[in-house]
Amino acid sequence: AGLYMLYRLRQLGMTARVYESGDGVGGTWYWNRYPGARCDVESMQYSYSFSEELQQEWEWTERYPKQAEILTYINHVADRFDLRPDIQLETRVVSATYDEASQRWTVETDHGDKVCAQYVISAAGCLSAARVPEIPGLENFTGKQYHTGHWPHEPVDFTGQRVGVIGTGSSGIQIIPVLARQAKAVTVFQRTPNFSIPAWNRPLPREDQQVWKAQYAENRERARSTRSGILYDYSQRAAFAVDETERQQEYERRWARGGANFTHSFNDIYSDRQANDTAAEFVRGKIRDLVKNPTVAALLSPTDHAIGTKRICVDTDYYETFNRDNVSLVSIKENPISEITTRGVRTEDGVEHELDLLIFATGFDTVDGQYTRMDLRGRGGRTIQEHWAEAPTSYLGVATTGFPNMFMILGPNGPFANIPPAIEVQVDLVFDLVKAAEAASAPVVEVNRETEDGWTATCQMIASYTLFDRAESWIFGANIPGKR
Ligand code: NA7
Repeated sequence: AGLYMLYRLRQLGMTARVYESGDGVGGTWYWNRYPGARCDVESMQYSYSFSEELQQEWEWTERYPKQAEILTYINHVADRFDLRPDIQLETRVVSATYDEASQRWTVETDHGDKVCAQYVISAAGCLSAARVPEIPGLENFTGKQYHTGHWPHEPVDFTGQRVGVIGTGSSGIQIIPVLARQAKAVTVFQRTPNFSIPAWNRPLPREDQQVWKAQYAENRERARSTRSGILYDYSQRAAFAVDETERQQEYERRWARGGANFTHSFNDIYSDRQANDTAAEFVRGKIRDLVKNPTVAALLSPTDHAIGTKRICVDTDYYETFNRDNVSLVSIKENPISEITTRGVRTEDGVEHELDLLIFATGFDTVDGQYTRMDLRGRGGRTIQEHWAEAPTSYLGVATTGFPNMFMILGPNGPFANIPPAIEVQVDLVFDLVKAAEAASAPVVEVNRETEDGWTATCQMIASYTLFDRAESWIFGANIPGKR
């Protein structure tokens, strides 16, 4: 988001400075470098579309891109468009304060720099404030601890190690099979099981890429008009418009193709619980087929939420991994973690699970966490925490009242969709706003309260047509106690 925003601001002839806390560009794909990290959107669709030359020339190697490949791609973009001179690495923004008299922002960094800016744009992501839950005794553990979202740059050797993983979202589901192949023992601490669809990842032949590239611009345009920003095979049929046999055949066909396309098997999976149950039960049946131990299969089978309403996972060998002798599953829903000890994790049944290494795949303080950890102050010195005390809101995900000339890329109530096109849409909107303001010599761009409230109501209305708001999901901040 930061790279493309910079690219666009230069087109306006503006000077811009990008601050980045990491020592390299890439954001999500810089930080989330845990073994097995991979995008669950296909390579050909998970990329920038703003440059025809870029999208024609770049070659992807696999159906789903690895973290390292995406990071290489992002670095290529930074070089190709000569973006680096305006990016200051290893610099975290600690505060941004709006001064009403001068109509300027003062941005302060952790190096003590203070800069004055007319516009402040946050491209700090929506899943960037990695979160380790508060578990008693965390500091006592004498083994190594890692969070998937803050993975070290040096390789971590799991050989001969007893590894514990807390969390079974997308990150947990990706790392667990890789660990299981290397470690002596893997203990998975699962609070809520998730639905996962096989990726069936494979090399992406050049010829297949050529087919896509022959009509790249047109495909991108079509993708942009879909609900997820991805060209899936969106069914136009309702689940009960076909009989049981045909429904099962459709699920089988989609399962065999792999990926999140599965939840578009019928057009009411996201809106009708009974329709959704047919898809969910199909996946639970697959889990029962794949996992030999019926008790483990039952624990891995989600029943608390409708399929797709917590971010669906896409995996390689996830369920099969639980057939291995060196992998065990501890359901911490029934048997919660009571404390972390010096030697491992103790659960309420009194068992101490001894570990050499503990991995937190526990996700992020989403939606507003990346804003609230900065000291952002708008009109009248009001902090973003005060402003969002009831709930984080925005207009279209880019602006919030009382914070003039501050824009967010993928802010609260912004697009929940394929991230690269979502970023491009949001950056283009900010570009248009800034351009219009400059053309009109308007000192300030600010959304008014009524407009923002209207957008909030629209989002709530749309959500109420779906099953999404009934799930305890990070999408609504439900992964953090007391946040939802
Ligand atoms: P997620 O999807 O937020 O998953 C976090 C996992 O960690 C999830 O299984 C949580 O269980 C679990 N968790 C969180 N806090 C705790 C505590 N306190 N105790 C036990 N377990 C806990 O994060 P990911 O990094 O996997 O993926 C984020 C997104 O990145 C993903 O959706 C894709 O869009 C890409 P819970 O379900 O809350 O019970």
